[in-house]
Amino acid sequence: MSDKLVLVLNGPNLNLLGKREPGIYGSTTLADIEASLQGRGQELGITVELRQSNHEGALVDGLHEAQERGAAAVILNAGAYTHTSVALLDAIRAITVPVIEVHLSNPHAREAFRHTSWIAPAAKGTIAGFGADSYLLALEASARL
Ligand code: CA2
Repeated sequence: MSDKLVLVLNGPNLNLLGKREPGIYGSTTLADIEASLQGRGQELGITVELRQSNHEGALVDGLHEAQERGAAAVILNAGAYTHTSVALLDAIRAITVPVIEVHLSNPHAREAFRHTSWIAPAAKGTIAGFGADSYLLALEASARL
């Protein structure tokens, strides 16, 4: 039997992870996160593909692609689009693939404008505040779906 597929979609500025503002977002890079997800994915029988885009529409395309490819789950860190994007909310609602919202930081412990997630109502669940481990916890959750 072939592996399950999990797409990991990352939004704006997350390409800078580990390279800027380590005090807030840590020193782990997105490439480090990808490697650890793929390692754990092998143990779980999950193929992990990670993408990053600074463009909202590319994230919408990624959600559609997950549906077309029959992905088992999407792990989505929409970055600042979390707090603004009706397009991502609509895209999550338009697919049947479960979407797990992740955040490195705990947005509820930060500025008030980060306390609202436009995508949370459509997500299967949210994991936030565990740094790079938020992604690994989301992969464990997707293995159990
Ligand atoms: O905590 C998270 O994962 C966030 O999704 C990160 C977003 C922020 O807008 C959300 O409220 C919470 C920001 C990502 C910016 O990433 C950077 C990484 C390194 C240096 C600068 C920005």
